[in-house]
Amino acid sequence: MIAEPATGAQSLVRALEELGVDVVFGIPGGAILPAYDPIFDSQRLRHILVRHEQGAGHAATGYAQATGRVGVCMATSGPGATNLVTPIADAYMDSVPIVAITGQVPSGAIGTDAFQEADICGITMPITKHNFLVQDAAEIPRVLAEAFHLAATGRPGPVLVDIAKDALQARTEFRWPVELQLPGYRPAAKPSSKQIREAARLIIEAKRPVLYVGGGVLKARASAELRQLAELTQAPVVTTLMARGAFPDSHPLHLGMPGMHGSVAAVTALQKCDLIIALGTRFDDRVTGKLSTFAPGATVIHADIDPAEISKNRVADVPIVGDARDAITDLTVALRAEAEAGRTPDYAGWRRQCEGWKRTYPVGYEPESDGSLNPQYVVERLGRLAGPDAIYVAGVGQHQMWASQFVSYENPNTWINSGGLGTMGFAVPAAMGAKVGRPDALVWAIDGDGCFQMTNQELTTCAIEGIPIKVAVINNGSLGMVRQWQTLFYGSRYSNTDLKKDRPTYLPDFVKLADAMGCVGLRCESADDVDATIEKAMGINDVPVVVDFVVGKDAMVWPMVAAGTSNDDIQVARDTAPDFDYEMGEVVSE
Ligand SMILES: Cc1ncc(C[n+]2csc(CCOP(=O)(O)OP(=O)(O)O)c2C)c(N)n1
Repeated sequence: MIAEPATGAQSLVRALEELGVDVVFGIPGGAILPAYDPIFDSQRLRHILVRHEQGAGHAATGYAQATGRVGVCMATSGPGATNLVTPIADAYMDSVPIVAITGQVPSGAIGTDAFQEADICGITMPITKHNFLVQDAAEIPRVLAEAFHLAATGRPGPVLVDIAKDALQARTEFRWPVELQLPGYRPAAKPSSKQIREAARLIIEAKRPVLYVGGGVLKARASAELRQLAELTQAPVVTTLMARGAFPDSHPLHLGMPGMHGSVAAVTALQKCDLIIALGTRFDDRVTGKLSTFAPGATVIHADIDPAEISKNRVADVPIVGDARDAITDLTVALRAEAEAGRTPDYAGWRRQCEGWKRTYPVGYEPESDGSLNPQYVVERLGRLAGPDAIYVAGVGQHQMWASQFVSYENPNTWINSGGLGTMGFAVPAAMGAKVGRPDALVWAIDGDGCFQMTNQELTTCAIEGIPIKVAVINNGSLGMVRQWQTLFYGSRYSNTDLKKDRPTYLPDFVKLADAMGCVGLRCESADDVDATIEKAMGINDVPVVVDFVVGKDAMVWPMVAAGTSNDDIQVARDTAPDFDYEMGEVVSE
């Protein structure tokens, strides 16, 4: 039991130390300044001074996604805190455990429109799992412990702790350990054995099941258990954008990613299946397409730790509330018992059908018509040369989809992206956080030139702090994903998506920009140079590297299910639908 005299600020730093925090990303300012004084002395906490609070927030997320631990960011009141809003919303949408600590104006000034006052608890109420306003120094250790517990347990998510400046300055006693006071918070529901039995029965009776795997499986660290379940049942698997890496891409049962830019095999298997086994996933609109037409013949087993997700978008026939690892393990045990009793499913015909779709419609691309460098080729080569042990972090847009489609993910926690919020500017700071959390891993950010221009200043942070990430800028000179929609749905009227406007090609010059930020900058403009440039970048490990891959602007992401339409209307190229009847014959029936 620790009991030592301290200020509120010292108490905050001591609590972070006792909670095992090793790194905090942040920027100081008036209201949080008392906390920065003891941070200066801490031997256990590393503070990384970012260039923008948004960078601190995404770095905390990248750290959390790469390590499975809670990421921590810190900011001052008012504009410091509001700059954290986007990464907090981002972490909320993707269920990432982060704790954001903000200074608040002194308690006597709260509500007076004091200098740099913003009601950050009010602002973040709908985008945090929970938030706290602390005005009493004695509460700081307990609130911190609660914040970490809330962020990391159950369905993970962001928690904000806003601390009034006078509470940081006040004299108190630091006591540790503390007792959590979270009445009513019971996140550790065990899956009901009755529901597990019912689910096992449905799995055995099914003819055309699909394991629909979401990010919850990664959060639950259940990849090994998932593989056992998949191999036991021999049911095909699809992994959502948030679950890439939860199941090896090279596994014969893997059909790829479902959804708007998913593979034909994954999208079609879900449409035609008779049973969906949804694990840690939330039937997001980007996966279901037009909901009323999604998987019309499927019975649904839905396992999720958050009961609010079950039957939110699609009614679950068998709801299972619990951690994905528990649910998967229990299902495997139940199915083994069935097998011992002689009841095993046989999906061979269905599997053959899915394999046919996979073979006939692999994710691919056409050469650029103007002879320019194919962005897909760059991403594909990067994936090959960096390999399955590297961590890949994407921005948002076409490059993100190509990074999901053309890199083969074999291991959990090697793919980090902004799935739910779709936050441009995510990649560079999230890669920084991932590299801090996993310093031995090769970390590549795959970014768009639009995204890169939002948060590249964190490369200066990386250079100064010795965080040698690598960034592949897929530079198509435009806001490519928006341009793609303009091509397809707005008659090729490119309103405000051209980032260059006929200016000299390099504006900004990313090579010079990299150099100015203390990084090595490289440029590659032809397919012949792609491998050598990537290898050169991989040979530089003392400073961050930025590679400007100048690519064609007309490449599009395919397959595509247009927003609001049915997954049945998936296109493999412009105005080109797969011809299932011709290719495959009728779907396996009962
Ligand atoms: C903060 C933010 N603003 C706007 C958007 C809308 N948006 C989605 S993708 C995209 C274009 C991204 O361009 P770029 O980074 O160059 O990537 P590309 O699609 O060209 O690969 C935009 C503007 C967004 N997702 N996030």
